[in-house]
Amino acid sequence: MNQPIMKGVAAINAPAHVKHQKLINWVAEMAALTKPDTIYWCDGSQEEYDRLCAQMVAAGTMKKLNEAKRPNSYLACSDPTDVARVEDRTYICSEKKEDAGPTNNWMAPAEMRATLNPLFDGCMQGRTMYVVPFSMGPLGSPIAHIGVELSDSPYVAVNMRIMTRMGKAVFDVLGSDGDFVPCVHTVGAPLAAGQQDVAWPCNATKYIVHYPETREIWSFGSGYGGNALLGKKCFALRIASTMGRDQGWLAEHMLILGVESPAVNGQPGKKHYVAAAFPSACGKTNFAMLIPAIKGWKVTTIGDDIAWIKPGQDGRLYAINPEAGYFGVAPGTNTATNSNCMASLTANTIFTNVALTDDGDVWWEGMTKEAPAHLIDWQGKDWTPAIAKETGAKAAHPNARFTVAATQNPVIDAAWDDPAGVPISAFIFGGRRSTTVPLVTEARNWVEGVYMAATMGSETTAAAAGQQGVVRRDPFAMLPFMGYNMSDYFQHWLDMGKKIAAAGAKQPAIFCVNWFRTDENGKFVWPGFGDNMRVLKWMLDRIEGNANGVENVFGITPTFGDLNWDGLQFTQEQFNTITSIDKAAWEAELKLHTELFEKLAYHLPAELEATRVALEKRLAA
Ligand code: O2Y
Ligand code: MN
Repeated sequence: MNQPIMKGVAAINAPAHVKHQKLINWVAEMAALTKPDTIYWCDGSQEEYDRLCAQMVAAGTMKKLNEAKRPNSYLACSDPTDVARVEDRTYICSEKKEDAGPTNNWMAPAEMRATLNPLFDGCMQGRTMYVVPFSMGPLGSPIAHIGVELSDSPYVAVNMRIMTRMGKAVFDVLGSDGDFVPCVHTVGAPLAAGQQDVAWPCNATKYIVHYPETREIWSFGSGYGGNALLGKKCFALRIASTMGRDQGWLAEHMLILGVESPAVNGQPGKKHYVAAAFPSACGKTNFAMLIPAIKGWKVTTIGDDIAWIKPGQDGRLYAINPEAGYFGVAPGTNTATNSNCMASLTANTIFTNVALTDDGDVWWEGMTKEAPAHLIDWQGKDWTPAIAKETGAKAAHPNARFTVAATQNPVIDAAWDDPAGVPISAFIFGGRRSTTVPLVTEARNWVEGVYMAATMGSETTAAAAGQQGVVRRDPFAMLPFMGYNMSDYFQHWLDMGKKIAAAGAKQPAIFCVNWFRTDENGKFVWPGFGDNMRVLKWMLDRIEGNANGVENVFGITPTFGDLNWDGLQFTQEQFNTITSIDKAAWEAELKLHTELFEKLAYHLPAELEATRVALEKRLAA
């Protein structure tokens, strides 16, 4: 049902089920500042979702796709200047600069508030302010936390319904005095009376701002992904990482998998959960939904991007996926690379910045071997393979996305919504490295594992605006998402390891992987995708004490004979190409670790520098 809408100074119109006076007061305060025409409290219903989508179709923001081909699905195309996260416009505004650390943009909170206040003053004029209540994690879970996003974008409201547990039930959990993270978002494009709106309003000026001490998020000028869906990177990583530091838990840029071995002699297989961190658009969603290449093994998904991990009563770490959907990269996704993902996208999906086919469906580079003869590209222009050949024009933007509910994943784990979370047996850290880093290495102890994660590097991709294809250090795959000083975060990880041990629990094993080593022709050697199961199997066998490995300077690696090769022709020579340790390359790599540690010298844990020195000595020996 539509709520009554009052014109003029927007009526707050809080529904009777909202009992939280502090929340109502905050909405009133933000409305007084941003001056929307109307305020709309989202209830999270299907009827509301359908209505907002229909409204956006009428406004030209979205196109409804062919109902027979892609039921209940939409295509939104953004302004060409608003296509990805904007790291150079993302700020951590802690009172002290050193608490944001050298890896974050920083401004003093008072200065930032003075900058933002005039920008937010009247920024929602002519628009509706949507009040979007959401839970990150299963409603009422002790690992979950609540946020409320105020946004003048209906695109944000419908995407948040897919990406989070959004709607009325959140107010019940919040009660009259529950904690919530206030998130304010505007596209920064007020409308004068009678002014015609554009399909994708946004502003050339952008600010993605976090106040870690007061746990607030303010976002101005972008309607896209991580800049606008504030539950995701802003709350679930940047603000949550500071909550985790203060409260003794972890907010990580990690997927979570269930991995189950085959049943033997009527005995069920053994199931483990692992969490894995990879930098943006590094094949994380593919890994999260992988179809094992080894017979009998099962892989199921808890989450594809973010993990919240808290110690349980038994001292072990328990993880939830704080999200309820996937905001994945479309280009490159196909039935061979990720058939579970393609199956998830057959209906009820919002696509952003992919191409439109002549029969009202979607297409992106890599979806099929052959491109359709004609498309409308993500910028609304005619596109043909001939035009692409001549101009290099992409039909879909390289950072084009799909938004889809996790429940549409055919391999969703039975415990994905369990408020208690799942126990984590191992952490995996990986980057995209064409040289140097071997296929898989197990850390000999927690500190060595934290060192591996802290010194991770990756060749950059399209998920963030900026240069592509250069190696950047990306500790824990958290570089763009850390809410506080990176070295303090390393210390927090070391402390968490000590706490697990002190509680008498077994620390999760830590592994470092690299699927992306290339040969002399620049071709990937490792087949990846479902064959990554071979590496996962070795890890789980190691955890169970059932697999061998050999020690080298960096940790423990499998020999060729330690991996299962059933159904794959892979030679010892190929294996050597992706596991060899080149002394000169590692000497150069360690110099880069030194450079990183120099940059992070303030509060850098002594144990990490000692690990680096020990590595250097072992390499020289
Ligand atoms: O480009 C954006 O706004 C989204 S970035 C993103 C989305 C989903 C999952 N991960 C990422 C990322 O950059 O890590
Ligand atoms: Mn991500």
